[in-house]
Amino acid sequence: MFADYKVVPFSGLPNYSPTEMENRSNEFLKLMQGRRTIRDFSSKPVARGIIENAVRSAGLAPSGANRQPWHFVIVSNPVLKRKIREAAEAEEQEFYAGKAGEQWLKDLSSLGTDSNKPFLEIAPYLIVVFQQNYDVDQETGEKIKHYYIQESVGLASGFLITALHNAGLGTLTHTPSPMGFLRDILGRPKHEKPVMIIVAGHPAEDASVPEEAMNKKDLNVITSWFE
Ligand code: IYR
Repeated sequence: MFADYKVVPFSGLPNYSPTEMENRSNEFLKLMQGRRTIRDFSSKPVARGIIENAVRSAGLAPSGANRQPWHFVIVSNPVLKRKIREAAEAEEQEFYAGKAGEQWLKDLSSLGTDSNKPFLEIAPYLIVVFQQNYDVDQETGEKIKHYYIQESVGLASGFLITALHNAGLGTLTHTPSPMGFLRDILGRPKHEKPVMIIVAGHPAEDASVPEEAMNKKDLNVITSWFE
């Protein structure tokens, strides 16, 4: 294959034995089975380095043409957190008062969510995920095209919550709707679109989770195999 780029030898994956591979896959499954969406957070501080590493992990996600069409705004500043809470709650009040429509509200009823979002102030970190619809060359001002933007940002966000969970932190993927206010409050450029807020911190001591949300579809429901 003609390659118009420099290559380096692949240093290889660790050479696990079949048993080691199976054990590792079991351990990872167990780790992920323990992930729950947390809605009641503690204000207990979290070391910045843990957040830095989780975002570094997110930044390793594959992306269309390796354009890495994401930007993460990390907010621990209490004044900004309050601003975000106030703006999000204003949107959510309309959403829950009817804008969402009857069916959507019915579908959410088992989650017990409402327009109050105290976690936006209480949790130590809000990671606001932005997708970059394109980039701008710093020197020439020219547009740089991005590809598979939503897919890439979805992958990076998955890496992010997995890394945070692995570090022992609770997360919530929060999607105030609409969320354009985040771009204004956080001063991001117009070619960036906020996609979600990943709330990260320790769960509150009395945090609870809905039993129903444990019901994950079975392997045989989510797969089809041709063997
Ligand atoms: N944005 C709202 C509503 C909401 C929507 C979905 I879909 C959820 O899975 C959970 C909540 C809120 O954050 O409350």
